[in-house]
Amino acid sequence: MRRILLTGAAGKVGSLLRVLLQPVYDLVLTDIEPPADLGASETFIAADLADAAAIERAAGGVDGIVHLGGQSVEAPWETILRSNIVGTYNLFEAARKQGVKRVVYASSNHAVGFYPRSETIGTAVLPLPDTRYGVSKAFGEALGALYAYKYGVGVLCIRIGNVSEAPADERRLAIWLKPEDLVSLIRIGLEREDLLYEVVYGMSDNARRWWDNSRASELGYQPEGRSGDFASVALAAQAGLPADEIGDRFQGGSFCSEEFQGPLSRIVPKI
Ligand code: 15L
Repeated sequence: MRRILLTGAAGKVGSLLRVLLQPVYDLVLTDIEPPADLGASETFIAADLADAAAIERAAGGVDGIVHLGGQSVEAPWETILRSNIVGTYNLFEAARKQGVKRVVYASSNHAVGFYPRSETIGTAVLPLPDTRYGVSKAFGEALGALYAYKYGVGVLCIRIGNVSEAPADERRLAIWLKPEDLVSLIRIGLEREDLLYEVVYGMSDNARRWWDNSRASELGYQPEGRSGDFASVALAAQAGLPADEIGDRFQGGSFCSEEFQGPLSRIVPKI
């Protein structure tokens, strides 16, 4: 694994990752606009995920793909459809046609956001998306399984919690993912032998948690970040936030309360 295509390279997580991945891989970057700080050793190819031919050209000659690109929060259906449904399909098709060995797919906790915080879930649970965005991430995971089992592309789906330098609030204490830990997971996805199709949670070694990430441990993941080191600051920030009757009960937080209609009693008996 030498030459890696990173989609969504100009985004927040893409920018954090470029710095950490550069010493390890030759990076081909795609996005709609180039990152402002493009380095001399980085190759940038402007490519819209909805443009199948452009994505296939970008995938030519790479050993692996880290697919971060697309819409990263809730949006109107037309946006999700173009970026995350059509775009992810184009990406996996490009990988298949170009003989790319591995795809690391940036899924999201919002594929399972309607699980209550009172429950600890593993990666084998049914999807319970909290948004159209979450539905698109469940779709991407399913597409990854198809391309792994049918076409032999090795796929790791990482249900990412929240990637940042420090957890911002109480919810993020459970789902925080230190950027260096995301790199460890990506390297497992790109390099671990005999990997066909796996789903793991993108979380650090957080004491507060609602995900069973034992599959990641079995694959060799040893996170270094501990959200508890930031607990007092995150809880102080939480104290300044308004209560969210719906979001505070569910793992997806405000993604669950956004556009929520009808009585909460519809779901409350389940939690
Ligand atoms: C995500 O999937 C988003 O991409 C990110 O912006 C955060 O909102 C994160 O989830 C989260 O749940 O905090």
